[in-house]
Amino acid sequence: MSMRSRATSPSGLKVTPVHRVDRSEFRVSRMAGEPRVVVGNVSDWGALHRWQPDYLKSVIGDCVVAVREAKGPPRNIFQNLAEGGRIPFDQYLDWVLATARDLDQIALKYDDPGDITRAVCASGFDYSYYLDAKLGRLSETLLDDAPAPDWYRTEPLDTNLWCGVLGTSSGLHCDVTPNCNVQVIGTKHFTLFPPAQSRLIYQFRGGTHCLFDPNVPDFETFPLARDASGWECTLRPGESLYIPVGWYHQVTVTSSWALNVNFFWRRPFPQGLAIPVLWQFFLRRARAKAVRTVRSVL
Ligand SMILES: O=C(O)CCC(=O)C(=O)O
Repeated sequence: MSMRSRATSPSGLKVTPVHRVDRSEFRVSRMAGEPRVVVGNVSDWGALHRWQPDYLKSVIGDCVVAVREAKGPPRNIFQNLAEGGRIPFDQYLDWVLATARDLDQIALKYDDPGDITRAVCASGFDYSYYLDAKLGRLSETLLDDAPAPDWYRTEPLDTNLWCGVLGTSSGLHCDVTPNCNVQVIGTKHFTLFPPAQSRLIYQFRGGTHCLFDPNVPDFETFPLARDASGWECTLRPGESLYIPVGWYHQVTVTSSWALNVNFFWRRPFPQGLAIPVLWQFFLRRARAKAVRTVRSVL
């Protein structure tokens, strides 16, 4: 049995560091296993030295992208969702770079995602934005710069690019497929919880997101979260994080801006079959299909 030091984060949450392993030691286990930071996994990626703002602008240019919009400062996007919109990529990147300059002092002062969230919230924003886009739709060249790790025999179902400013977070959620996140620019902090803790972190009934926000834990409103035990890590450029199917994760930008790529693969049998959220997902999908079928014959 491996020994881990369990600590308490500055915000009072129980957390333990995610194990870090070299790529030569890492294999995805047949049963989903546990999260791992994998080091040296993408050392041959062109993305790591080529993806600077000028290069990204020259390759993607004014291709129109959909951005998520949050009311107020960059923080838990899911819990503060506004209308969203479409914008040429080069204009979005200019907003990111200008905002990053404004947030630079906060980024230099704090590492903890809770401290960052509080400082960013005090800095005055009407709206903020977050980009997640299918990498192949932006550019085939970028796909070649960021080849998927060879962890599975099949090609990834999706390869996504994420780009945002300090404090931005996707909100605590899980995915129903195995996931690998690779950091390219800046740093991102991950807080993770195993599938069995869904009740303690107040997963939405019938959804994959949670009400509890580990960056600003509200133990009065969500008392069961006091018993949750999370895992955490900060991902730096060139590092990859394996997130097994069904593991909850909250991802937060902890540098003035950041850019990462994530891959989703088809779920190999029998991964995830013991996780209730997966069966809820199957049920929702079957219901939606039944509704479509009934509508089409009416
Ligand atoms: O990088 C992020 O902000 C979110 C990534 C994510 O949610 C995921 O990989 O499922």
